[in-house]
Amino acid sequence: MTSSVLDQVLEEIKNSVGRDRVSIDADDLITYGRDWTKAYAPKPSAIVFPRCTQEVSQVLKICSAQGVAVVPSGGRTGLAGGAMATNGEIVLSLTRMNHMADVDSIAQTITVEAGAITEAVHQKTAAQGLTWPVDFASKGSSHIGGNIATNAGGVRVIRYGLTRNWVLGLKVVLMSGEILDLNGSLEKNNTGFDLRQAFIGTEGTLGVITEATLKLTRLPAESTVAFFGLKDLDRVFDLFLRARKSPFLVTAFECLSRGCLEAVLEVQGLRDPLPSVSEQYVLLEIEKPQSADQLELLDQWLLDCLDSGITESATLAQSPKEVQEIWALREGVAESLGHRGRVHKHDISLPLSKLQAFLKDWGRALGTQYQGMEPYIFGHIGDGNLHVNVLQPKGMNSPEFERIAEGMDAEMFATLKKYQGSVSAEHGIGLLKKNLLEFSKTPVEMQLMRSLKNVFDPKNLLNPGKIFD
Ligand code: 2HG
Ligand code: ZN
Repeated sequence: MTSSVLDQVLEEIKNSVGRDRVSIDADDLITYGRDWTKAYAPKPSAIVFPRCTQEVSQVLKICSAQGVAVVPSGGRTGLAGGAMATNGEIVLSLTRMNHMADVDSIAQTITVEAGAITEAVHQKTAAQGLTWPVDFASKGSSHIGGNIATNAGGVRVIRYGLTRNWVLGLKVVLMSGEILDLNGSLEKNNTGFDLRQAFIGTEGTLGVITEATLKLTRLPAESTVAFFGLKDLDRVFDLFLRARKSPFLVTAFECLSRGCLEAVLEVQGLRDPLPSVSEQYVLLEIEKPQSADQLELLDQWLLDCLDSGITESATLAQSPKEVQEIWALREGVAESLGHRGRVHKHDISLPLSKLQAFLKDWGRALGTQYQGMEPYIFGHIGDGNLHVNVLQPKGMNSPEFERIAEGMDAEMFATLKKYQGSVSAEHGIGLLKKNLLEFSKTPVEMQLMRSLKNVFDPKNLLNPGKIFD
C-alpha cells in the first residue's frame, strides 16, 4: 500500500467514525501490532479502535473499497501469530468494545462485546452464581472475541469442552462491511447451515466478531487440588484411568515434567510441595467432596494411589491458598520456560487411546537422534493435548538450533500423523503453523477451506496470510 492510499484511508476512517479512533503512535503500533508470539516483528501501518459494531462495519467498508488489509486484534495473548500485523496492515483493535450486558438468569446467558476481558466476564457472572467455563492462565488479558475466534481451550476442557460449546449467538462483520446477527440467544435452532460456526476457530479470517451471547452454567462447587509425583508417563496414564473411574468429578488433569517444574520453581521462586523428586507431575482438580464420608473416601483414594505404586508422592491442598499455589506451578510453566531463552513451541493433540503409543514411538526417535535437545513436555494431558517446548541449548547458535528443531519437528509430525493427531490442539494455526497444516488436513479439506475464505472475503483482505497463504 502506498503512503498516499494509507493517508486517504485513514482520513476517510477519521471522518467516518471519529479522529480519536485512529492511532499511528509508535508505541501503539508495537503494542497492538503483535500478540504473545515471539517469532515475528510487528509492522502495522495504523491502529483503529472502533467503539461499536456499526463503526467496525464502516471501517471495514472503507478498507475493502481501497483494498487495504486488516488484522483484527483482541487481548493479543495468542501463541500462533494469529493477531500479528507484519505487513503494513491496519489493525482493528476491539479493546474499546468491552461492554457487558446484565446476566440473563432465566436463560443463563450474558451478551458481551468482543473486547470484554475473560476474567471480567467470570467475575460478573459469578455474582449471579453462574460462570462461562472457559478458563486459562491468560484470562486476565484475553478477550471474549479472541477466545471465540480461536476456539480457545485451556485447563477445564476435560470438564466443559472447548469455547465452541459455550457460544449461543454472534454478531459478526464481514470485510464488505455487512453485519450478520447469527442465532441470537437461541438454544435450539435447526434452520439449515449454522453460519455462526464458520467464525468460531477461524482466527478472524472470515469475519470480525464484535459481540457474543455466551452460554453460562452453574458456578461449580468449591474444588480441591492434589499434586502427584510419578515415575514416568506410563504412571501418569495409570493415574488418569484411576481418576476417571473414581467417584470424584474431575475438573482438570494436567501434567508437567521435572524440567518444567524446575523452571517454574527457579523463575517464579516457588516452593516444591512434594518431599521427593519425580520425573513427572500431575495436577488433579476435582469438585470438593462435601460430606465427611466422601472426604474420607478421597483420603483413602490418595493413599491407594501411593500404595499401589502408581504415584511416588502426593499432596492435597489444605486451603484455597494452597490450591492457588499448586495451580501456579502448572500455569507458570510457559512463562518460566520463556525466561530461560529461545523456545521452539508446539501444541499437539492425539486421541487419548493413542497418546502413549505416540510418545513411545517419538521418544525412541528422539533418544537416538537428538541428544542434548530435551523437549519440555506439559499440558492438558486429560484432553490428549501436550505442549512440547524445546529450549535452545546453551552454546548452540540460533540458526543451528532452528535447523535441528525443524528436524525434530519432522520426526514428531510424521509420528503424529501416523496416530491421527493434530498439529494444533488449542493455539490455532496463525502464521506460525501454516507449514504444518498438511499433517492434519487433507488436500480436499485445504481446498474447501480456501473456497470458504473466497466466499467470505473474496479480496483476501481480512487477516491475510493467516492459516494459509
Ligand atoms: C498453557 O497451557 C498454554 O500453559 C501455553 O497453553 C503453552 O506456551 C505454551 O506452550
Ligand atoms: Zn495450554
